[in-house]
Amino acid sequence: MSRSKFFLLVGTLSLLGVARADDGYRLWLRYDKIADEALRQSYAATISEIVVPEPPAQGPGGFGDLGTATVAAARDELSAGLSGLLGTTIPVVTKASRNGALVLGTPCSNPDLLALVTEADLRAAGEEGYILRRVAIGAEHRIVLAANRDIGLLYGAFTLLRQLETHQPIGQLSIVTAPKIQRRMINHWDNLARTVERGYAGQSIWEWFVLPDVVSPRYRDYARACASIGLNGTVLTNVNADAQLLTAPFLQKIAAIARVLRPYGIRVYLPVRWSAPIELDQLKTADPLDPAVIKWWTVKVAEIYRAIPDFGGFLVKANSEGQPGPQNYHRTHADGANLLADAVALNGGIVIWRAFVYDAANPDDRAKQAYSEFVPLDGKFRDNVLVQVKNGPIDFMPREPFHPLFGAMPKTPLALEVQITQEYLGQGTQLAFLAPMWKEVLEADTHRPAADTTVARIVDGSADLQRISAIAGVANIGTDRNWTGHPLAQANWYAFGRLAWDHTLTAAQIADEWTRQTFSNDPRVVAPLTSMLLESREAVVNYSMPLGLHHIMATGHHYGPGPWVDDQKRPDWNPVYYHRADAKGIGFDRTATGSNALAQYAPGAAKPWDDLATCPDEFLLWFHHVPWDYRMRSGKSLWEELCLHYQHGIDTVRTWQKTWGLLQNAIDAERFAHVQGLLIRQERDAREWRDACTQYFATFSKMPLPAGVEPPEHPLEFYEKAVLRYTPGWSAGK
Ligand code: GCW
Repeated sequence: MSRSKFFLLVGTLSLLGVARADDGYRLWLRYDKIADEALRQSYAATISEIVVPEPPAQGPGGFGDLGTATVAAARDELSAGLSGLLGTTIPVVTKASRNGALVLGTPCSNPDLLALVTEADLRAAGEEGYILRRVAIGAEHRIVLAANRDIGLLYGAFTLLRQLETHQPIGQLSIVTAPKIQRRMINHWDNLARTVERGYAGQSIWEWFVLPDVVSPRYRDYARACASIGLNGTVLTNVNADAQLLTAPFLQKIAAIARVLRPYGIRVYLPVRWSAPIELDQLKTADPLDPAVIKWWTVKVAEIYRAIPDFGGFLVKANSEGQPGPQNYHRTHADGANLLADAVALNGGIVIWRAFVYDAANPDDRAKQAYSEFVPLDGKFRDNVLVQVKNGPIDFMPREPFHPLFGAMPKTPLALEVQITQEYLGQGTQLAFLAPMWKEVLEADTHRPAADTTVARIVDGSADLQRISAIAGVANIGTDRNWTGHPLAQANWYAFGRLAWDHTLTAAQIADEWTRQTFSNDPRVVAPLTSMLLESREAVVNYSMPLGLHHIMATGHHYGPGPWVDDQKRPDWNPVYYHRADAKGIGFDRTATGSNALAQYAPGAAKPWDDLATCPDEFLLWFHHVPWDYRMRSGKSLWEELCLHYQHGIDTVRTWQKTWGLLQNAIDAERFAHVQGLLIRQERDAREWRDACTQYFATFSKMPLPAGVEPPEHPLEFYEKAVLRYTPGWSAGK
């Protein structure tokens, strides 16, 4: 940007005046009065009142079928939202009385509505979707919000409010939508002591000690936020599970939370500690085929359903990272999953069994282990079991190829698990908008020999006509006033929900929506902030683990660089296991000359990765051990490219510091200062990554830093000796 343009921009922004203080608690549901008078008037002329018909006294199905609490939630949200945005009270009435009435209803609660929508619309809306449409009636018009079930009305209410909050025209409003994935779930890794494993935003929001007597108002706001983006399930606590969760007192506490979430369409699921029957009731075994164990779970499940009638089911981490599981009894994952599946089936529950397994005793490439254990079990699970697979075969790294299991279990519904919390992407202090990363995996083509088998189509069930489908995001929220620690990390919670509903949305669309709702519709805010968001994941990859490097972070807390670490008790916990740097080069050979993990992918997917000449730069060191002087597409050597990627990542963060500085007068002072401080930290952290990694890898390459890369601030030993203490989300979690 030229100097004169720069000053013009600064000048214009300061004219806008300092925006209202905002602590971020309201997330993207702010409903502040729309400043643009003309726009506000046009909305007010289109929506004059909210019509919620009286429920019929009785009758089959009643008012929808989720009960009136959901309709009340939709009504209250619309009333608060529209009144706030339009700056005037929008009345709630039971019969349309004027032009521009916003009419809510389901076919059984409001048969008149049927004249305004078609059967085809209702079919397309399905169980959870809705129809939102402006309908002309003579010289007048109505805004129709129709759904088959009450929950659709709530989702539609949030969408209408989003249209206004993002300043979209509603004159031609015509939306018919249904979620592509059935179970859209948040997975909390919250412990009962309220620490959060890999959580960087304070404590767990669940106040176990005082539940069920004290029910925090925050639970409702959590439910509103989740419902506003279409999430419909939550696993309340850590997959490294505590058996206590299944005791009677805890079930009462859980039931109290479930009561708050229910009207918002959110079902509660629980993690399972496999040894619970032994730990809680002194059974001699937890063998899934043992009759006493089967009985124990059957009785326990009945107790759970008495407390929580719409309980969703179980999430299980078994025989993984020290957790017990059916393999302790020489049984398979399928034996374990099927036992629980039978126990919950009667009540319509499901079992989600995690595929995140790797075995210390198995010397094979860790990237291959989940596939080896699970593929033989394809077709052996009950109908109400899903296998939940992380996006990539290692562990939520900044960039991984898609998990080979997605292309290899056609007879099993596979759920996609992503991490909303940024364990490996800067945790609570760095900006990394993750929608581009999730889109990358969703759009990846598994090349299974069938038409159109992208990960998205496997996960949404359409590729194999699965009966159930699910997606899960590991939560990034906690008791911090703004929920997510980093104010811009709210965008990741938002993006996860939006993609879970519709994985065809683009990252740019989501960034745009979120920015408009959470900060401002001013183009001078929207354009720079969305570009920061959209660049951020790649910047983090560049300054931490570029060109396919992975798992080279510090041990334990996983914050910052640790490529030199080789003292962990398991080989595959050591960064040196993954980067394999030596005098010749760097990278993990996963071709036939190495671990041959490539063989786990269909030929169409594996072929381009297999050949060094066609392998995209971003996966180069994931699949190949590459000589330091290898000529890259750019004409530069691998060593030069590696160093330049680190530098480039830092340079990008520096441009954000400038961009953000320009927003000072366009957004509120509180969030401005918070993000400004975090960007200072992010730039410093990025330099640390560069200086530590380039100097460490130089001990193998023996090459100097190329032109364009700044000299390191400290010698290598400084970084190797640095100990980071009191990091959030880790030691505290134990
Ligand atoms: O990414 C790793 C984390 C563990 C986590 C594990 C898992 C809940 O470092 O903290 O445990 O994955 O997904 O089970």
